[in-house]
Amino acid sequence: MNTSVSLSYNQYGYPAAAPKYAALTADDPGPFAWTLSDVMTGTVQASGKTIPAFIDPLSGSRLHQADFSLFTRPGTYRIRIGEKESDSFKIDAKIYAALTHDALHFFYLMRSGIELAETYAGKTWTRPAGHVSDADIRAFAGTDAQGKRWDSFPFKVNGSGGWYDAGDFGKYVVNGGISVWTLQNAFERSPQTFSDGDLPIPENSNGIPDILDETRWELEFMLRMQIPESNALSGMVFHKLHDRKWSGVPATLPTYMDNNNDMQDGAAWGRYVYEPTTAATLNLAACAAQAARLWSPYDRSFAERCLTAAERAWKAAGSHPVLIAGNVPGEGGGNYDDTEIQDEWYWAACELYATTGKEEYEQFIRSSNYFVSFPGLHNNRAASMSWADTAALGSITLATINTALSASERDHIRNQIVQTAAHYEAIQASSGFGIPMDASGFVWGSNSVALNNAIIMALAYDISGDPRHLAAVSRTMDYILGYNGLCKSFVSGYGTDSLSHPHHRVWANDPAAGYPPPPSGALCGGPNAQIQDPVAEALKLAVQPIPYRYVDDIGSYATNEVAINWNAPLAWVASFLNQAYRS
Ligand code: 9MR
Ligand code: CA
Repeated sequence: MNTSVSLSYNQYGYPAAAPKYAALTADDPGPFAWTLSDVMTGTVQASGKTIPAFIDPLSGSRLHQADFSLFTRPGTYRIRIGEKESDSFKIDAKIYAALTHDALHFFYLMRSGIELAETYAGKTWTRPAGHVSDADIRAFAGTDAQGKRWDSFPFKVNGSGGWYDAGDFGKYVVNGGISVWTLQNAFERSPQTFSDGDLPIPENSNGIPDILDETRWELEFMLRMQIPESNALSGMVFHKLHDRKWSGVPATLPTYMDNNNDMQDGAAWGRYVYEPTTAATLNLAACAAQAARLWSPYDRSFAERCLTAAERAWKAAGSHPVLIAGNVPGEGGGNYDDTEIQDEWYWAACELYATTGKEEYEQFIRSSNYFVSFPGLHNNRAASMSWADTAALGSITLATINTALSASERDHIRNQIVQTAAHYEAIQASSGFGIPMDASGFVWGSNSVALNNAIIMALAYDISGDPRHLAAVSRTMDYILGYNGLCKSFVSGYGTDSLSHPHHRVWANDPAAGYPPPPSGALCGGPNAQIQDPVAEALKLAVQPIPYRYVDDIGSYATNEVAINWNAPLAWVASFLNQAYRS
């Protein structure tokens, strides 16, 4: 039980037409009087009494909530409940326009292999091109920390470009996959909301929507990771590329930001690609097939290149169906080891089918249990999707775009999406802080669990038009932006007490030493029930209730890192809310 008195609210603000809650956490039985006042004039605009106190099941905290949903006038306000007054926040129909922009711009700032120019990055985040030498590197060969022998490949790889994964400089195809898919899906869901010139990126006047330019940056990297013709394992995709040893935090030379080493065997340092896997290969198949659809009106030859690569990947995966990622090489990068890849197979088949209509893919889909059962409803997990669980991505595609599936088959998936959303919304309603996941959702990257569930609720709104789903998405964003027990906005630059010290090798927020703060619009992983880093350990976060196991500290990589697969759903949901509430 948390006995201190604190005030939780969306520190950035609320869409004018959205539900609006603030909560005082206090042991006092209440109720408390609340007032909403205009910051400019100081005058009270609305007032009332808190609704009956509610014990939040996950934290044991007693919440006294002010419901000011009916107040819709745009402006800048403060809310007071009892003796606690908030900082200022906004009410505005277009409140999520800026967040949509910043959450997408994050990806440019994570680009590898290209100079971040002042015009696009802003003075604070300019830097020279990172890891240019990735253009000519070897596959790791030698014996890893687990004693597994890794064989060499008789060629070098151009692994340049792409996005850095997170606070580290690794580039991982499996995590690039769900990130690219999520952004491409935001575009495919609503192409009219994105255009050329949206973002400060070098490609912002080429006639192509900037969100596609940005995803192409990563896709081109994923395409380069595919093993060329006339090699053993041709068509398969290297799982990842990263340093042999973790670089310093903040980054120090020589790994900041190049670390080439031509050694082939037993290397102790340098950057390498690591063995191809079936999962990485299927990630490329899925994303490149999806890209082929989206790119055909803009760049036919790129679209064709994507489709060719996707079909090659699919075939190669068929020839090598059980190349499973191991714990490799034990240091210097994450594993992204996924041993259950039936979901990747299904996802790839769905995307290839949606793009080509070919019978082979259709048969595969029809033989899969995922076609019948939408994950999230049936898999007993906290979320429908994650980097390791990708079946829902395929079903979302089948549910939302026109294919040769029958209307009843499509409706079957659509109905399950709506039911899954209702399931998350029931959990949300039982949570004092509007969190659409139960305790099992508080994993490493829990904020992405909440936001991926918000994507399901948003799709339910698209499908059914029921405003309860829209409200549920908005309340999830409130949780992310400060309506939580920690009174913390998990997005940098959004809210008075927002993410400031992410686990990131460049955004170490030490300007005197040359490390900029995080740019606005970066999302941290969030509370993690498991104690998986030394800072969380030292702070004894395990004694806290689960939703409080978080610290805004650069060393807490298991609660406070940023990552492409977490910012992608943030951008998706912000863009959805921006569109849905814009009036
Ligand atoms: O997001 C990943 C999480 O699901 C895993 O539990 C965790 C430990 O393996 O790794 C996370 O991914 C990290 C990756 O391994 C390396 N780059 C940073 C990623 C985010 O922390
Ligand atoms: Ca999987």
